[in-house]
Amino acid sequence: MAQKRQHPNDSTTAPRYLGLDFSTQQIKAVALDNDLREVYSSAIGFDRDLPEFKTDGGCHKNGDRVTAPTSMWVKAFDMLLEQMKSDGFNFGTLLSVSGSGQQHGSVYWKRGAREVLREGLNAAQTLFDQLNTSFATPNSPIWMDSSTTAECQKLEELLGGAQNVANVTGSRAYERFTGNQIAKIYKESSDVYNNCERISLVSSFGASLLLGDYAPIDYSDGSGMNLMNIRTKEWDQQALDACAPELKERLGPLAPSFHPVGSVSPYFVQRYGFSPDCKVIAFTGDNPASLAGLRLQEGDVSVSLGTSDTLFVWLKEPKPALEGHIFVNPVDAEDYMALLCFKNGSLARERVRANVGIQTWEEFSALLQSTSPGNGGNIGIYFFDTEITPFAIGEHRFDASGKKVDVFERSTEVRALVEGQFMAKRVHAENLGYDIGPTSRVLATGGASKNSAILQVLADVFNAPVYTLETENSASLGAAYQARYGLIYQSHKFQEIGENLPAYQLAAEPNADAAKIYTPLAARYKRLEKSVITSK
Ligand code: ADP
Ligand code: XUL
Repeated sequence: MAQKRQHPNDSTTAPRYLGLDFSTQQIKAVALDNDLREVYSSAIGFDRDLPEFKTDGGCHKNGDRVTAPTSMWVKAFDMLLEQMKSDGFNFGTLLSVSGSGQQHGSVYWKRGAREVLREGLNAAQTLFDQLNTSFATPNSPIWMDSSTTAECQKLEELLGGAQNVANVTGSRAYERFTGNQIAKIYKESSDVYNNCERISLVSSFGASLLLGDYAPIDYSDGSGMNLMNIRTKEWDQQALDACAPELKERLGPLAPSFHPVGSVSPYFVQRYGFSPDCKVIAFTGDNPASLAGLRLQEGDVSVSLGTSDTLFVWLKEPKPALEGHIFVNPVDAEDYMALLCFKNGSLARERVRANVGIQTWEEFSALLQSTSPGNGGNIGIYFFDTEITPFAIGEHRFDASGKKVDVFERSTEVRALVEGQFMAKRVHAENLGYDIGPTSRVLATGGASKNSAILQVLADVFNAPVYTLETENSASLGAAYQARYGLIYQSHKFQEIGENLPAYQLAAEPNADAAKIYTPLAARYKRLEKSVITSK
């Protein structure tokens, strides 16, 4: 886990913006100066710095039930602030703070907790000492939990099917989505539910700590609950009723992701020297915050080529589908974003690399470049692990006539893998309403974005230029950008937050005949992919 502590050099009184990221394995702070340059960062890792909670990867796994101790996050926040203090960080310079959190996870505040947050916090004591008894259950279910299949089925039944749930809430019912998690808690531990006065997401929980009151859930992270109508941006009563009674009052209000929700509570002013005017800007989910950190614009797609591959798509007019998620856009509440997760990313690329008998990415690139775009009509689909988008498994190879074949020649195999992975991304983005336009850009991040041969295929398949951006932590950076944007959104667009932000590097441009090759090939890919899908 990366722990990068820069020395703050912060005797300065120049304005600062703070982004916090409450992620699965750590909590991180990034401070930016007035030009939005990073001047400080620091992190607390749950497993390493808080061994008393005995987490592994920041959570406790019990079969398909996966939770994290809520008060561990509180204690980590105490430690992070203490660490910043001992680094000499000048909290008094902060104009605003925002944050991001792992999506879907939920916190159950016990009856009476609001009073403690609002009135009862003593600046001489830690938050942990004062809040660790404020939760109706000590364990927060997190996004890795997949134990709520029965609740998902019930929600889809009651709302008239999976597509209807997607049309209203942006996604079909997913096990990790918060509504289904709440339904399970209500069903299995009604005392916890009855004893709970407010349910926060991890993001709004972080904001609540700073605010000294319950912070609203923001539209973007609220879109990951199967409970919010993504068009009206209000709770959907039918979905609420399907999950648990009297849920609306437990969820509280919703707010745009970049809105100020108040000023920091006196606790932080007294204990750490925050300015009483320091604003708290709504916190959001880590994926929406990353979209802000990457400064995506209308028409853009970002592709993270990591262990698995992830796609963010900026959408004007979303078409919810049975695969992928539509969230309200975190920097423009009139627009939307899509999130698509592809489990078979770099690990599948590594596997094919080994299967064709080579060790290095240079050899892999050479094989890729020895073949022509379109691969002579050969198409491959490689779902070594059960794929999420779409729900399917297996290796499938088709020749130019559409006939299934068992093997490809080595270089054909490498190109079939890379083209297949990128055509899947294009097809599923288009399914959700994405249209490649003349100004569309593809922004590549993650381990494989270092590979220019792979990026050339990406540019060709999307028929758009591919750019890269050096970012280690787009979520906390995006949260810090949101901290700034929350102060100026009434007179500026998000894209106007700063003038000297890190530049995108052009990495690949599409070949002249890219559209001619990949538009029909992607249509063929789509049909072939349908033929290998196992129904859910
Ligand atoms: P994570 O998703 O865990 O943060 P990264 O974004 O760091 O992962 O990506 C790691 C992956 O990047 C490795 O599994 C490796 O397969 C892949 N990778 C690293 N360098 C290259 C390269 N030059 N070409 C293709 N893939 C690469
Ligand atoms: C998104 C998701 C994860 C979490 C973890 O739907 O479940 O990306 O946000 O950070």
